[in-house]
Amino acid sequence: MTETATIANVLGSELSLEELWMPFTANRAFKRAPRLLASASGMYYTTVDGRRVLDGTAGLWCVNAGHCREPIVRAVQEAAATLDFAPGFQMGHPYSFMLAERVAELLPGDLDHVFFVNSGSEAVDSALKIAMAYFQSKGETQRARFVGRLRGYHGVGFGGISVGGIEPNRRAYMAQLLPQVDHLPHTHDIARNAFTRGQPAHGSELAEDLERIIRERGAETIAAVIVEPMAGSTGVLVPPKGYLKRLRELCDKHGILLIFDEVITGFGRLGAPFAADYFDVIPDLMTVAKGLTNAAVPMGAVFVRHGVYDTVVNSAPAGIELFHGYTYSGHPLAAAAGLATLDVYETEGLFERAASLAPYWEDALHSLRGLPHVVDIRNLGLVGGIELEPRAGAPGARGFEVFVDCFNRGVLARVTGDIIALSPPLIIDKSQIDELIGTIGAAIKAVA
Ligand code: PXG
Repeated sequence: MTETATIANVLGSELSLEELWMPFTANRAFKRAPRLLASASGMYYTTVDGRRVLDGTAGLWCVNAGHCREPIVRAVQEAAATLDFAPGFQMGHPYSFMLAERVAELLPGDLDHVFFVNSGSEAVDSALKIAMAYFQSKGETQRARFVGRLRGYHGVGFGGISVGGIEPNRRAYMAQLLPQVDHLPHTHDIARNAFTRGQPAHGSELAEDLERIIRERGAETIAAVIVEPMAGSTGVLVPPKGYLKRLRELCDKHGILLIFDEVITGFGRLGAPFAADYFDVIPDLMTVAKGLTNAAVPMGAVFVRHGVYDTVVNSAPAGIELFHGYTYSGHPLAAAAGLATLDVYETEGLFERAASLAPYWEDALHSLRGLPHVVDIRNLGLVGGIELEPRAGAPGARGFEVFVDCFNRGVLARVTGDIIALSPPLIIDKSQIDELIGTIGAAIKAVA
């Protein structure tokens, strides 16, 4: 309360918004009409002017256990007072080893090794490097190409935007992207799949495009295929039935590694620990971030199958096996947050909770069908996508207006173009689902 008041006071008097260059933000427009959050608890944010805002997006798909959870706060405070930092190169500390052991127990199949980083972008670039290092170790030095997918988001590193498929994120940097990358088609198909509940029926054949790329390039040149099992940022694109299994088969057939980018889907979002569990398809490498620490301290990771670690590390000559890592890899505060977060997920059964709420969530979302300009509604686990018809000549305008109107009505949604994406903390209850969906419906009507 006092903190909120302090921030509110400086906002009125001396807080300058000028110096901060905000990420992925229309800086000039924002600074004319700022939206500032001062504190958070459970399912709600409080704005600097004291308004309560229901969090429909778990921050940015990351606060899966809800905000400022006491066990996580305490763990971070204790770690900060015990071991603020320890070097991670040729040195170690218990927190990161404990978290790696703990998280490995959660992983499906023989994914059992963990490389820590500080964000999803770093996880992706690290996974691409691990894939290359793996084939170097095996003597298949020509296997260096990557295959991504259109409308894929893999963060903002040069590796991530090279395999990613979001045009605006690549345009200015096109001249220096990774040179050996091909893209699969995306799977979004409103004409055939609009208003599907859960996984769409049509589109598994799009996985066959990998065979085309393999014919063109030669399987022996391709190191890895990277996809989001469910694409989040580009508007909640749910994989067609059978699609991911087919990708797995084709990668197996041709000796190509499959990377799942689970930065959004990891840690319960779909009502299972990982999308790999949900879809019963095990990748060779998995990238995560966000829900790993409930976003309380930045952290990401690459999860690696036993054989990949074994090939790179155990078959190498003495010395450093992988020339890669970050100052803050496995940072004590982040690892402590991760351990406490996994405890909360487990003791509160949050992944199971997400699974059991999913049918109610699906019904609530699809009740918006028929509202003005709603052309599709998609859902999976505790994720929802509501696609609006773009206004003629002004793509994204309608979506953004709905987002602002929701915020003014006390709900935080996320908008990408004209698609509203929802991913509430997994602690949401049914009345809060009603509040969230009711407010979004009201905003869609008001903006129409
Ligand atoms: N991979 C995936 C699948 C992601 O969703 C990243 C990598 C990059 O993570 P970092 O931690 O480097 O940002 C992401 C991030 C949105 C939104 O509104 C999504 C993300 C980030 C910010 C906004 O959909 N995802």
